[in-house]
Amino acid sequence: MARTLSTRDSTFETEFTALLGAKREDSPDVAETVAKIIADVRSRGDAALVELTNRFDRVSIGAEALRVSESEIDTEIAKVTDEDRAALELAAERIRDYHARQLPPDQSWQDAHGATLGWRWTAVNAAGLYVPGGLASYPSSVLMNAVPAKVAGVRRLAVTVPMPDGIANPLVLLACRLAGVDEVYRVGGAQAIAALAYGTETVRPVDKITGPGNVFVAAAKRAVFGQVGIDMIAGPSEILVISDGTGDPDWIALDLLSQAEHDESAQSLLITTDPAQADAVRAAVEARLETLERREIAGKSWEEFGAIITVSDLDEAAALSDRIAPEHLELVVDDPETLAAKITNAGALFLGQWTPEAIGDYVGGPNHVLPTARSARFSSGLSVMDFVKRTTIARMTPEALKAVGPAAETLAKAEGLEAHGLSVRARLDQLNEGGA
Ligand code: HSO
Ligand code: ZN
Repeated sequence: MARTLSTRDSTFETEFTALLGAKREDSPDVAETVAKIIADVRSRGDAALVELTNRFDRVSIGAEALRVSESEIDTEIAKVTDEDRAALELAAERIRDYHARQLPPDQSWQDAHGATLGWRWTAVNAAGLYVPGGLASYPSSVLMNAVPAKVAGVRRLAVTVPMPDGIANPLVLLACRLAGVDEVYRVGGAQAIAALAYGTETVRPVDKITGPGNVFVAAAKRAVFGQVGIDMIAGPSEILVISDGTGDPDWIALDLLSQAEHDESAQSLLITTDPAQADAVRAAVEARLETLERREIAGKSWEEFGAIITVSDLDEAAALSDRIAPEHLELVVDDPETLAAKITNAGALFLGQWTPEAIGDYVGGPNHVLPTARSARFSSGLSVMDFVKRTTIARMTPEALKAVGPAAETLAKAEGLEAHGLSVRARLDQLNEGGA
């Protein structure tokens, strides 16, 4: 049974701190294994990729089959039902519309001395997206990573996805197609990350790698960081629901379970001002757990990491929520806007009873790749901004250089950097000679 906490109890602070600090992830040290795989792919290229892929995915392919051909993608996509295709298309369109608004504008202006200053944004040239194989191979996550990359203007987007026993996931391939992915490789694990980062004969290297993966993939991403950019390393998923007692207990229970069913280490929390609702939600969770397909996983998550916290008012709820900094935050209250204004640390907000988190997972529009493990205190979900970089621009005029150059010269002297100072002085001297 999930824990129960109440801010009225004298033990609350201790229990709440324990809840915040609960270690939900075992991270076995795989750094050494991963380093070996990366070194192998770097030195032997395709040969290593083929060998590792055949071993881990129980296939026997040659280098020519590392890349999934367009005709193979066509064949797989043809297996998708019309209903699934229409749903995925709707999702892709809504995610694209949402992310198109994130494109940041370039800026340029003239300062008081006539210098032109500003910056401009350009897309990362090539990006790699890791897609897990097996159970957590989510087409929705392909869209959430690939669409922002393409909206940003990434020219070359390569996907790596393991196909254990040679079996492809048609919906994942359809998601690649809908998002405009340019290349797909049937490679997984640390070897896929190594190939994307360093390149092989078949896989050209990329500049940035995003996407979720197991501990090996996460360790490999950490290891290649610097050679390429990476997105965040995501931990197990979380949801916090805040309610003022108005929400339907069964709906709230299902929202909590929708996160719990992801992972035994997922965390689902409810903060409510109404003790009777706390009991009703608890009962509803237990009832739903009897029949839920993924009751094993969801049940473990709920039992070990779930909690229901009763508070005296919504201000108290907002303060606790900001300490939790949840990945997903549902405000199932009468006036969600007023409460939302008090929240500063949350990856994604879901306002009102008609907005289950699952909408955000699939078709809302916002990204579902979000900061976990309290990192919403300082970071944000995946966006177009992850696939662009900013180049600053400055253009001095003679007048502007005369106005600000002497200060640069002074600072250069203070730092003992003679050439710096002289590079400014040489120009100022010429301007003074010319009587300009
Ligand atoms: N809730 C997950 C994303 C997901 N849900 C994918 C369903 N498919 C983490 O935000
Ligand atoms: Zn989900």
